[in-house]
Amino acid sequence: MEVQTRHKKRTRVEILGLHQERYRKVRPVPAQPHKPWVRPPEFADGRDGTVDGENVQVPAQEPDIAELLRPRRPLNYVRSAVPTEAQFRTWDAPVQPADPQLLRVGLMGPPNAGKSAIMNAILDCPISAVSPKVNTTREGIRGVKTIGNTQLIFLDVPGIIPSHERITSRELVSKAWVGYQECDLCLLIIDVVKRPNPEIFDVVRKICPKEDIAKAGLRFRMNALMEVDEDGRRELPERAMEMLPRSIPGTNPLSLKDEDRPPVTLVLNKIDKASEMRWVTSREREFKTHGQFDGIFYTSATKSNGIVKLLEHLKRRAKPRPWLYPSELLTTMSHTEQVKQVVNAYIFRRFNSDVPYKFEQQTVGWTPRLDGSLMIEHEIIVKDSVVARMVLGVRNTILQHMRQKVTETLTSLWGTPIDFRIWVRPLKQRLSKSDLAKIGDGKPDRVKAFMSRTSTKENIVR
Ligand SMILES: Nc1nc2c(ncn2[C@@H]2O[C@H](COP(=O)(O)OP(=O)(O)OP(=O)(O)O)[C@@H](O)[C@H]2O)c(=O)[nH]1
Ligand SMILES: [Mg+2]
Repeated sequence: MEVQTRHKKRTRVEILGLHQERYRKVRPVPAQPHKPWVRPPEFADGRDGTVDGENVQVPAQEPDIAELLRPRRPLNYVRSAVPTEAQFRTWDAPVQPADPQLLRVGLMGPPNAGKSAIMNAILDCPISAVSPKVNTTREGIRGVKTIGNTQLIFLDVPGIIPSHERITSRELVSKAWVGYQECDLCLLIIDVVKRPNPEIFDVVRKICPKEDIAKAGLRFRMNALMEVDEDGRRELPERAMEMLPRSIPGTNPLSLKDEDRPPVTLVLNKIDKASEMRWVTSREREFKTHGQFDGIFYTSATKSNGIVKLLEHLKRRAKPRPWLYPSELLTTMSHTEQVKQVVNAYIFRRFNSDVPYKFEQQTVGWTPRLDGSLMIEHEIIVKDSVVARMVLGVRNTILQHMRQKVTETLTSLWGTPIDFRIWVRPLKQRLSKSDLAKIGDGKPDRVKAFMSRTSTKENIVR
């Protein structure tokens, strides 16, 4: 019965011709074929960016009418190459104040202790990449802070002890020592909540060994013999030299200072993570048994705790010397290197796997636009299409988010509106296991079709 009723209803609709009406609404048949596009005469003088229109007669227009007829659409920008001034940082000779003071500070410590975070907190600017991954910093980064007549130059370097990736990190460790060689004062930054690796104590014994008992006794005796002259300076009198013990041949016991060793200040970072103060003090005692420090500070780089005290200490240690950089300079890094740092920080923070250690990047376009903004075109190069798809995310979501974050950071860093364009370039196409499962039989034409569908070449985020 039911079947018959339905059949009846359908036929009634057909009789009324309603089904045709409905069909027309959904898919209207084009009345006539499309006309080819004809260039409007006002576009023919090439103002729309095209160079065609030789045989077209352009009607003479009044200037204001011509202005009205000007095409109202965005101009096409041609990519400009990255200029030298963006690739290399240059600066003028600094204007010296009346009594210039200078201190070069080397940041040392195990990987992930918060060296870059401390430098950023001191400079109050995200110059160096910070992330929870080890070996985020791979090259030395120089930050400059000028306060009054004192200039502090910070050198952020990779971790001083090798991480789990021993082969690659050996090279990084040698870069960390370059920072030590250059500095006047060394900040040894330690993660207060992490159990120290025994290798860090070896480093402490090398850079600031505890004074041995003989030297400590000698220092005590010399201090007792010191006399104050008219100018208030403490000096060792001539006769005191006779009272000092004879030196062992080949050694010089009077040189109490190791001139070629810079003083070391211990910074116990991440105190916000320490649940109890006694853990912090016990960590301090542990380090004090291995080395002797010029000062000990507790800091939290993320909460900016203890940074002011540390800065005061560094200012006191500055020596009367001419400045090396102009007072307004924050870093010696070029603009393209700063872009790399910001992208690095994002990728290191975002990915858990080993992606961060397996990508290269380069800036390919640097186009100042008429509205005052700067268009930066940046390319991430990865080894194959599988890694590229990981960096892109589902429907390019990760890349879109990266673009947004990098734009925000660069705009706030430079104070210029930035239009950041980014894409991922795989060096070769590769199929992952799940791709092979999707393709099934793996016939060459199906593989080719799949490859073209998943190609990352066109994933430019605009
Ligand atoms: N809670 C807390 N986390 C911190 C602090 N300082 C740094 N961190 C975190 O520690 C991690 C490592 O910081 P980085 O500054 O990258 O450490 P690094 O010593 O420069 O590391 P490498 O460059 O890899 O040698 C990041 O996730 C920071 O957010 C701090 O004071 N408190
Ligand atoms: Mg770092």
